[in-house]
Amino acid sequence: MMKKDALLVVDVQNDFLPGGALAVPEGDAVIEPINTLMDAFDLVVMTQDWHPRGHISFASNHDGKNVFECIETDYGQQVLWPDHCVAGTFGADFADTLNTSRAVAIIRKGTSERVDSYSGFVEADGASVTGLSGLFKSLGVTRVWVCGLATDYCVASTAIDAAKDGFETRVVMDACRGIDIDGSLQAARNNWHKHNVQETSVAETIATK
Ligand code: VGL
Ligand code: ZN
Repeated sequence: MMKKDALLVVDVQNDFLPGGALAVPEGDAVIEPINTLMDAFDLVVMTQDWHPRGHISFASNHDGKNVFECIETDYGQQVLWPDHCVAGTFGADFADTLNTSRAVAIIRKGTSERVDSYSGFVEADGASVTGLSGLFKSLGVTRVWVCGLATDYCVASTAIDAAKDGFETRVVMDACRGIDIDGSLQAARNNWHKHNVQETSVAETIATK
């Protein structure tokens, strides 16, 4: 039973913490709950936003564009972000107090210049997979708990894709923090509810697993 459950820790990286390039308000508040949560799971996987310097999502790569503006791409709308999580830099490293030793796999995403990936499963083109779904399926995972940063972007997208791939999916709300620009947090919650993603807490997860 327990071995069919996975904890998926999304993007708990320096650039998303206070002081980072794309700081999520109170982003550091997820670390302690996530470290606690890991004790309740046999299987822990982490995602890591991992972009080349020329990444399409960086406003700095688009002349005349500002951060948080949107552009049209081959795969649809793309929000432009400050340069963040550049592969191999400090900003892309996991938070130093995050207990990464429990992770059996680390899925890097957004690694190609031409396409972003909020989701840990499928890139924004809707076609390029990371292999995470195959990993979970081959391990017999049926239920996935998602936590980390940011609730309204990478957590939401990852949770929705987990549900689409047939996993029973929950977001551990108090082990997440959001960016919340222009109602993005409420929009993300409405969206994941449509895909049957449930919301839970750290305490409920520990008590019921
Ligand atoms: C994220 C924006 C850009 C996230 C990653 O981890 O939520 N957000 N890249
Ligand atoms: Zn990113």
